[in-house]
Amino acid sequence: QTSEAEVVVFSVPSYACQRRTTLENHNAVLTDALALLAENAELSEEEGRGVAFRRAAAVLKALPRPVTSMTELRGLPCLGDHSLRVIKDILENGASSEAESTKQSERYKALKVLTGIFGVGAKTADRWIREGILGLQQLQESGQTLNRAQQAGLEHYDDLNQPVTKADADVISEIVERAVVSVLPGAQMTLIGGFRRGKLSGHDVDFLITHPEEGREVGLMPKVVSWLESQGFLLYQKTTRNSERSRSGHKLWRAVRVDLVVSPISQFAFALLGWTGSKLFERELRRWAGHERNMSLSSHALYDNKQRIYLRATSEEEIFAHLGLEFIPPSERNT
Ligand code: 8DG
Ligand code: MN
Ligand code: MN
Repeated sequence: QTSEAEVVVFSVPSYACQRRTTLENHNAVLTDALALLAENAELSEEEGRGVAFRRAAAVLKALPRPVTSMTELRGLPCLGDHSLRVIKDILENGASSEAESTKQSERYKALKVLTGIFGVGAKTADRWIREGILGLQQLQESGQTLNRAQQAGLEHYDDLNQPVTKADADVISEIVERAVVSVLPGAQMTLIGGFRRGKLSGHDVDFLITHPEEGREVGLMPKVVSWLESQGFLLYQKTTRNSERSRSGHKLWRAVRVDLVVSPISQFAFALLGWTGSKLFERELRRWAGHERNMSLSSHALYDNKQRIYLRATSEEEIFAHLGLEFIPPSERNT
């Protein structure tokens, strides 16, 4: 008697930078739970655990269809015991009890609210929670000294926690572009971060600025910032400034976080690759470079530790080639 079985297994390379991950996620229920546990670990300053959950979620995001049974996960990389338990719970019971109880916990809720204030990180939030501060009102009543970033963050809490849409990003792009060309004609601006990866919303808007002539970009950042300030666009940079409100009480402007990066043209490709994200994709690129190629990658350069030379590149494609990786376009770096 013969027996036959056809087994379909997923095959996924182990580094996220070897995979194409679009915004289409067939396993959102699983990855949402893992992302929540990752976030909770990060907010509790357990970075290692956070990365483990993020890597597990990234593997599931790369699968071409929904996972329906644990056997389909056999042989997949980056799925540790803890992540597998979470996945099993969801497949069997429809939800992860650990993710659900974390989401409901007073500590997680307080960490979320407090770190939602621009300028407040996990350490500060943890200290406040230990002092019994669990929310914004308690914070305001506590008389805690806030630095200027945190004051601005608290004042514009709702605005800054409202997702930035692509439409918002387009408006901001025009303003920043005007600033850049006004202070340095010929300068070039590129949208980076999540919007370059094709995301439709984000927590901020990221721009990379350069000039085709090496050195012309020197001193550009303070000039751009001053221009934005003089035009009344700047709410906060390291010092708080005026906000603009319309007379009717409706807000004319909403506060939006903007990250500006200036790079000399010789480093442009590295800055572009390093600031396009996702954060996990960047981390995996650097891990690949170090562990698999004995190279050091940053958003400034790529160094070959064996040959002891810097490897030049004028495009992202060249950097992937130096690293021995297939080129992954921005829209497929949504890991
Ligand atoms: P989102 O804003 O849409 O929510 O997501 P995102 O655009 O992907 O994330 P981000 O927090 O705005 O970060 C964009 C990229 O910038 C991300 O890949 C990581 C990178 N990045 C920082 N901070 C720093 C830094 O200090 N140095 C370098 N080299 N890169 C950084 O976020
Ligand atoms: Mn961003
Ligand atoms: Mn950013």
